[in-house]
Amino acid sequence: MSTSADTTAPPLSPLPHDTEGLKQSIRDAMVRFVGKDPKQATQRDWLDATSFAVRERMIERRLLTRRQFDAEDVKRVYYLSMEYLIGRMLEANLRNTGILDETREALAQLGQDYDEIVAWEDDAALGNGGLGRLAACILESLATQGYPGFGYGIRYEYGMFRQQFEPYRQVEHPDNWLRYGNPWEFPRAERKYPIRFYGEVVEHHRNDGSVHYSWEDGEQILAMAYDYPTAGYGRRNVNNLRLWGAKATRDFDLRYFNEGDYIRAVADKSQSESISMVLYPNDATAIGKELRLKQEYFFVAASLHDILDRHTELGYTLDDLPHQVAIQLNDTHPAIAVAELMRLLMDRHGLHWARAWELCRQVFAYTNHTLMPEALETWPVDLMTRVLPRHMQIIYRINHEFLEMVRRRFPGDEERLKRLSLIDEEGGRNVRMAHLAVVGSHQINGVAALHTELLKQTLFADFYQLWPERFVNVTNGVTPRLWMIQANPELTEFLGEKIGHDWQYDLERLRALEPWVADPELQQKFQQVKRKNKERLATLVRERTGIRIRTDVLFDVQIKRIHEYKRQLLKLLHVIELYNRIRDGENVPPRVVIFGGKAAPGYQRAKDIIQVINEVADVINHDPQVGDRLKCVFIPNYEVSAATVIIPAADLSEQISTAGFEASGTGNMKLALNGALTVGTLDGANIEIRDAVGEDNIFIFGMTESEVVAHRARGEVPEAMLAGRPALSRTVEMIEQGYFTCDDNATHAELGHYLRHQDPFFVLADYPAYREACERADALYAQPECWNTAALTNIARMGYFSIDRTVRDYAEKIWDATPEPVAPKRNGG
Ligand code: GL7
Repeated sequence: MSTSADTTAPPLSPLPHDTEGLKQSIRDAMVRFVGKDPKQATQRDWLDATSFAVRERMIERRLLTRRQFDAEDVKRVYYLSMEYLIGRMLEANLRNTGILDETREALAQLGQDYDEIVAWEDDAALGNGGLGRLAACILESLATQGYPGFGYGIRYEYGMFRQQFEPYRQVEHPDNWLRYGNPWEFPRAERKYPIRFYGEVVEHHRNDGSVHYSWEDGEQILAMAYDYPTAGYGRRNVNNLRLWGAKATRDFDLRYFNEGDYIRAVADKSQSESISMVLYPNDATAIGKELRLKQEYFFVAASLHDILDRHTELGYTLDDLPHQVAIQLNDTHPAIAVAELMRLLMDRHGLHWARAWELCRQVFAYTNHTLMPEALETWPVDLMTRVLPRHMQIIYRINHEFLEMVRRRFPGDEERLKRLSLIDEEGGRNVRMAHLAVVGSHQINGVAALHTELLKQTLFADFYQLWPERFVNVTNGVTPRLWMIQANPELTEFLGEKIGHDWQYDLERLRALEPWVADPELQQKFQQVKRKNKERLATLVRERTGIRIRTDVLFDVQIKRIHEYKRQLLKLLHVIELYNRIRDGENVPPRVVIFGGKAAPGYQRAKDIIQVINEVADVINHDPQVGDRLKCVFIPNYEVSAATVIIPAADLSEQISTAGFEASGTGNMKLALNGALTVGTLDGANIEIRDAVGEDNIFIFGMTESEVVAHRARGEVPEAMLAGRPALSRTVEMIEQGYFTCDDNATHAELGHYLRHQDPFFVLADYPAYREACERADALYAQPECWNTAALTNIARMGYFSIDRTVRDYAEKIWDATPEPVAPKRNGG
């Protein structure tokens, strides 16, 4: 298509990006949008007014980006994800739009403190953990690199719960993040799609003998679009994240209100809008609830409808789909998209099965994020038949055709058919969503090298045998814009002085730091930066917990969801052993141990682990014999905004999962990028981090993935590990006997029993190696020159773990998409 002259003309007269212009916009927004006299405005009002001033500038670029994409025949990438863990938006948008310093100054001139104002913003916590944060990083990178890439998800009214300790146990509080409205979203009342549930499939026989199906009756609700512009860093590109909110239809109104039961009608209406009400707070476990299936279908159906509408509005035909559209399924959560696109192509657009299937397969690709069986979604056939009857039919047909093909290739291999089937016939009949995603995709990727290998060898071994060419690895990455430039401004400045700023766009350029890693002057500066960051964290710790920590000692950090396989218990055993050694009069090196992370509300073991860590911490922190040689802090409500304070202050990064269980990890990357040394197992991306930073600059310990498998096969009792290990035995006994609790012996006894007799993730088996790795870390920390050299080497060699590399890998290996940078306008803006 040709570029018409009109596309370069700005839709608005460009807004100024200087301090004076911003000051004017903020003051105007205070009156016009917030509706307040600046003299009476609160800090929250200033937050809103500032946000409005920024969004005006973003939306201008959004419209230009869109015009250019529409005119230039670009291939669009759509990222379908149930989760986006975005965090606060104001600072990110200011930074990426390039007006952060000017806005800070503008606020100062208006008598406002920028840092205090931004702290009023609630995190957009529309995700659980790594998977959701990865989605947010990918969107930021798509915009930064100029790819036409768009996110689709759900506008949950309640995001990830807020965690409090009362006083030791986790208590969940609702996260009503939209309570005061949200200046970043553009509600699109005209972009509404009806979404059907339940009802029945009607068969229509045509004169030519063909059969056509329609899905009728049941219940309909509307999906309404809310747009969040997503700005690229150092570019004019602004992409879009479209989140769907549920609204009752008018139909609904008539049906009930006319019956005269007004109160019930209103209640039912809000019931139907509950689909987008709340994020399920489960990390790596499937829930199997009807509402969750409805959430998944709701956002998938709305997104596909929207994608096809845009495609046809732009004048393309369905045959053009593979050239113009790539859809990435972020885990199995949106896998129903495979059946939905088939339905749309056949029932709505009249395509034949074979053609529709060909198109589907060319459009979809699927990212797997976990091997853990409990996280693999399956839906009871009965439930699927009731909620999505037409999709169940389509899934049966996909399965039939697929198994016929398998039969031809492997005649008589009934076991293989059972393993590959989209329907699991054991223990009730269930639809395996991962299988649907695999057969419906042209590419399937894991998120780290080991993870992808394990996918091929275990979970998807039979599929790999059928289609080896479909399996690719795309190792995760993190955005340096949030996790370095924003989180660690001092280190950013330090790097700028030494090696310039190119690394902000091309993280591999951090290598330029390598010749200086042993330079004493540089090391001294690095240490000053760390110390400042530790002080910032110490303030946060004091504010949130009342605990005072010193900043001249090793900060040992484990921040992630609480899960048995992530082994917070391994760290806890080490903490208790250190405590004992201090009380025994040993001179152990001082440290501050910091935990952060939430447990799924229904995950009792994880909640017990939190409680026990808190109780142990309380004893240690109040023991005069310990003083400030050891402090243990569990920071409540770990979230993106807290992570930006914790990560830059860390010295040691705990990445100690049982090998074979952590698909990738991304916290490991953020911490190493900020100059923390990793103590970790050979799991997930830790392996690639070791390869990048070098064995001398990381503390690797413990069983490898294959050793874990062999160890499990031997079936040893965990207790056997305690023989000949008096210090470890004493630690386990102290937990068992309730040494650290005043009123809950049962929980401690149970946790001790669990370690001694169950220990499914081999905490005890890996403990000796872990303790030894921690001692190696202590020894290195005692030699600041060596430690700083290793830390700076980590920074210099983390370039590979940029999300920009990840996104380019997706673009090249999977999407066949190219960047389309938006050209600067002649008159600025
Ligand atoms: C996860 C993995 O557990 C984690 O290792 C990975 O880094 C992340 C992003 O790929 O995806 N898989 C998963 O189900 N959750 C994750 O965080 C919740």
